[in-house]
Amino acid sequence: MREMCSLPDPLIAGDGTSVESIHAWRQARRPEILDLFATQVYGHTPDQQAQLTFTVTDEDHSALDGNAIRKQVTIKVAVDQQTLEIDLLIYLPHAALTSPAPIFTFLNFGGNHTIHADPTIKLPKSYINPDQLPAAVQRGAKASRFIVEQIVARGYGLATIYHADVDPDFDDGFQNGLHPLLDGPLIRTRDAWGSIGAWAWALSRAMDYFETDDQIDQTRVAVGGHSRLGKTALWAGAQDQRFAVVISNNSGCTGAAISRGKQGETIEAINREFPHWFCHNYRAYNRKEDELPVDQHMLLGLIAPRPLYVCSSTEDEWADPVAEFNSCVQASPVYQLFGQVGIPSYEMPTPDEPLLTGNIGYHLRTGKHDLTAYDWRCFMDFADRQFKAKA
Ligand code: GTR
Repeated sequence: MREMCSLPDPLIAGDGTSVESIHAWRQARRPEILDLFATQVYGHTPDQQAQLTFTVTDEDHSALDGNAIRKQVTIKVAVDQQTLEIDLLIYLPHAALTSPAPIFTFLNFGGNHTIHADPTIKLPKSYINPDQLPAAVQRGAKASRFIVEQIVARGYGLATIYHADVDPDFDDGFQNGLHPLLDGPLIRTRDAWGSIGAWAWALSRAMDYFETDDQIDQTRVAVGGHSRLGKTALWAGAQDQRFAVVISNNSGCTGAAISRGKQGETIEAINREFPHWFCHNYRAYNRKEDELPVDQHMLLGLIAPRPLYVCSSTEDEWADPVAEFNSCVQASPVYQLFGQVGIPSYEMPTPDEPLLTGNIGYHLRTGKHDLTAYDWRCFMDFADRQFKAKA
């Protein structure tokens, strides 16, 4: 049993008052916590408005051997004279033609063409990491992470964006991707957003598109992601309450896992390795986790009362499954304020026995840091319950 550290309480406001109503949570404490995460961890999403245009460049109703609808949408982002194009790939079940489909929205690591061997998927025009082996960016190279046929067969859509279309994942002083368009003044402040903030922004732009597409049910949009993109999905879901379900897969440090007492990756390690993911202020907490005014269970709390699903895997010690599960436990009081269950058991479950009955779902999968067909089946089982409860 790991000794629990003392944690900031999501339901005690900065001025020491206790949060006892949904009203007080919504009006005061939730905005306060959101602002702390923006100022100290992920950076503030700029107010700068961009002009968005959505162009459907491809729509095929007999994709995947006749089993799905495929759409490719170019999201053009324009600010003054600068523009950026982001490719959104969507698969939908045919049922969407008569009744709008619920959809999972995930960023991907290698390019949209890596999620399925479908030869029609556009190749990325944006940056490809030269460290990637050519095989890792071939068509369908990451198909095991997206089981598109099974998702569509269960009545869900899948939407994905290559994260480097939004911001290439390396430390270049924010010269490329979305940052030059939205960052404004040349001198970056210590609370300016990093790559995770920019990726999360793009998930919300996908949501903006869904609102224009009557084959997609905008009230049943799940946002999720694996690893650094799981951290991103949590931050997107915390900020944008249009996402009805939020999924974190193996998101670990500065994702689902509580930082105080964390094993494996620490704040210091992540800031050293990935200085471009967070805001500059976050570095002040290297080896000083106790001084953070928040911890990651409060990020999970920001998703309440919307359903949240967290997944860990047994061999992913770097992410720290115990710290990820404890975070679900510690976020539960926020769900309880809404009269909900939160996580249904405070005992870490046996591997491969998902907790699906609460408003926070969780499983510990046997195996490595990865996103697998098993994980997807659990996400869909959880979403089935949540969306049915809402219907
Ligand atoms: C690791 C990083 C983790 C996790 C992972 C990933 O190197 O330390 O925080 O995000 O990358 O995104 O695959």
